[in-house]
Amino acid sequence: MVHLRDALLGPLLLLSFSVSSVVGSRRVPRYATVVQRQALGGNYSFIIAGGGIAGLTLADRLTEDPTVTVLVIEAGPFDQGQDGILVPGSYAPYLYFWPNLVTEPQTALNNRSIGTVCAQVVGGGSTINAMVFLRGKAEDYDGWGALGNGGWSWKKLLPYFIKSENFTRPSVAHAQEANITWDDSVRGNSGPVQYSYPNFNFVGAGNWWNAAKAVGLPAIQDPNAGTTPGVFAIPSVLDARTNTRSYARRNHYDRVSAARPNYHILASNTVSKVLFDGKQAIGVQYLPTAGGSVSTVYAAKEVIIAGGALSTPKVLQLSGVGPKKLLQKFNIPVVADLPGVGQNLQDQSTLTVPYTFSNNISPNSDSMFTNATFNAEQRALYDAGLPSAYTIVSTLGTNIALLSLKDTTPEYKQIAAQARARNPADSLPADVDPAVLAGYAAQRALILKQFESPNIGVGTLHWGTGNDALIYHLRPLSRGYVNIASTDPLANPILDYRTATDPADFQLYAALFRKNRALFASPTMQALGPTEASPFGANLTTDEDIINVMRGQVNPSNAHQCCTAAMLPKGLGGVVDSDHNVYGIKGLRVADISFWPMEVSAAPTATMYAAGERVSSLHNAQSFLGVNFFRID
Ligand SMILES: Cc1cc2nc3c(=O)[nH]c(=O)nc-3n(C[C@H](O)[C@H](O)[C@H](O)COP(=O)(O)OP(=O)(O)OC[C@H]3O[C@@H](n4cnc5c(N)ncnc54)[C@H](O)[C@@H]3O)c2cc1C
Ligand SMILES: *[C@@H]1O[C@H](CO)[C@@H](O)[C@H](O)[C@H]1NC(C)=O
Ligand SMILES: *[C@@H]1O[C@H](CO)[C@@H](O)[C@H](O)[C@H]1NC(C)=O
Ligand SMILES: *[C@@H]1O[C@H](CO)[C@@H](O)[C@H](O)[C@H]1NC(C)=O
Ligand SMILES: *[C@@H]1O[C@H](CO)[C@@H](O)[C@H](O)[C@H]1NC(C)=O
Ligand SMILES: *[C@@H]1O[C@H](CO)[C@@H](O)[C@H](O)[C@H]1NC(C)=O
Ligand SMILES: CC(=O)N[C@H]1CO[C@H](CO)[C@@H](O)[C@@H]1O
Repeated sequence: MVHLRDALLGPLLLLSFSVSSVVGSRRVPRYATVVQRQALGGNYSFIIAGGGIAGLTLADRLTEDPTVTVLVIEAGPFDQGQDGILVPGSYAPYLYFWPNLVTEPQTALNNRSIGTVCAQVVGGGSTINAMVFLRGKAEDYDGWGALGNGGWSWKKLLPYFIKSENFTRPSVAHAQEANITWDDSVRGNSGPVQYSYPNFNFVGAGNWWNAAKAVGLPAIQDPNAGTTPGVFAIPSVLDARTNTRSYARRNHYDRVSAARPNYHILASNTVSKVLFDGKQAIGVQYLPTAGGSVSTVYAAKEVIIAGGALSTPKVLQLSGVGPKKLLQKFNIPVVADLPGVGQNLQDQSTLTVPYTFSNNISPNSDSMFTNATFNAEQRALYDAGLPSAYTIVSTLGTNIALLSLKDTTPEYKQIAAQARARNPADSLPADVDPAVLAGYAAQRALILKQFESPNIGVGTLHWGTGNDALIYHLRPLSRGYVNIASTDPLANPILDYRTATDPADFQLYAALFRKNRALFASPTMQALGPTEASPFGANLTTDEDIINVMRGQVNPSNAHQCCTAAMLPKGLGGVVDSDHNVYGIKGLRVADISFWPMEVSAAPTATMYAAGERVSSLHNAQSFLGVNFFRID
């Protein structure tokens, strides 16, 4: 089969795959693009550890200045344009996952040790994620500001959201049919990240939509306007010109690389540590991700860590930036004692609620798996550029509901009050550092205030039109950690989400579960004859029964790991200041999702692109003003 996109991809692949060169005496792996490496004399202006969303956004923007040189070192390879990456309907790539990530036994989840994922590929999560493209609410970013981060608010981040993206409108007819609405004033039209909507929807999506409205969830005009939660069509990081994924490799590297001899990516290599001269970061050591000898490269201006929330703390800890006790245990010389590094781990856990239907509408999202004729028909339509179910990320639907706690349950005030009565220390490991505890207490107070706000989301309900309903828990009170287990830079750290160890997290889950039940009990869903299936079922009536089943079912991660090098005041366990500078060190920033203090009312991608734009604007403004902020003295 010849696909539209193969023709488009050809030249791009050529660019990345054909270039091979030599760094020092070492051969560069096959997929590395290292141009004129020798000419740079072994030094770059900036070295970025991790070529994901933040890393590539920064590298693109920094190299707009031709006098600046950037080396991105990325642990994973370049993708090869597989259908599982490019074609939404072929999603669930199971490609490029970070290998062998398994949690510690989750004590609130029947002690299950659970396999978990994050990306290891150029483009990071954007290359393999489910393409959901949502911003948080105004109160999310205002909340980050309120935790002591001057310069952070919805208002101040909005220009970067807009700068980052290029929204393509759906056709008028499809927008009407699928209830796609938006507010042009908050959507960008000139940025590199392409986004739009699938051009197809399953009929059952309308039944679900009406059921959501019947249980009091309002249809909102634009989920990316920062305003109230509600029901809406899901924006997707879909390039409407080709109906393929728009991801950081494409939109922040392939788009510019031919014209940027100053922008280099070294793929399939892992940064093992940051090198310091006193308290100044001067470069990094790295080695092939497959194993091999260690090399060194220097940064004249700055080292930027952008490895994602499970890797960034590992790199910092291995470099001597982290909790002193932990570093001493491994005989790592302490460069900066920052107890927050690796703590404050959060994710947005998920729960699948299975149903059987006596009267579901066909075709639905499951038909892509159960009906080969339908699947082939849709693929042919997709390849011809016509409306097709292949523009929908496989197994997902086209609409979703974001709920405030107030939308979820009339008991919202009691849930907040009960959680307020709990000692924050009881929700953290016994040996927690006092600054980290203080930071958690501040976050907790803010979250409990947000529980009473109608303008922030605590969870989402979703039905793809097939057999499963999905519940996402967006605003956990539980906190985990990620700590090195050895000094081997290729070994995975100890990973403990500590999911739902705070009892309020299960209360919230039970409320979301009941709301989902109510939604399925309303007339337009009842018309499809749904039965809540094992291990759930109508006989589970008390919160206790429901939560007991959940313990065996909740997945601790939606691969939205964050917050392990939090942007908070140092006295609150912070690792970076509000401009991403690591406390106590010069020339070292953290740009990836590790910097978030708390999860937001959305999936992370849109916020990470905007944050990448923001942090690069800090650098560009400084060089524009001629201020040598990155002076080595
Ligand atoms: C399967 C999956 C589905 C998801 N679905 C969605 C979704 O639908 N919508 C949404 O908004 N979000 C989704 N996410 C989450 C989102 O993609 C991530 O939150 C986002 O990519 C984080 O951006 P980042 O820049 O912080 O890090 P990442 O994009 O994760 O990039 C970090 C990069 O650093 C590299 N790295 C790590 N350590 C090192 C090292 N020591 N040396 C060199 N390189 C290193 C990694 O290999 C990785 O490529 C999903 C994620 C996954 C994995
Ligand atoms: C989980 O393990 C801990 C420690 O080993 C134990 O105390 C607890 O009873 C276990 N919980 C369950 C549900 O098995
Ligand atoms: C934005 O999208 C439109 C339509 O898909 C396209 O024509 C235009 O070139 C895009 N602009 C940028 C800056 O990518
Ligand atoms: C769109 O909204 C209308 C009116 O609220 C509803 O009847 C219809 O089912 C919805 N369709 C979808 C696909 O959401
Ligand atoms: C399978 O899909 C084809 C093509 O859309 C359709 O004609 C047929 O009725 C479907 N079969 C079933 C069992 O739904
Ligand atoms: C509910 O029903 C299932 C299956 O019939 C059974 O296994 C389970 O024990 C029941 N649970 C409760 C709490 O009654
Ligand atoms: C070749 C070159 O310029 N090397 C320099 C790179 O940066 C380090 C650290 O600043 C210097 O020591 C090298 O001389």
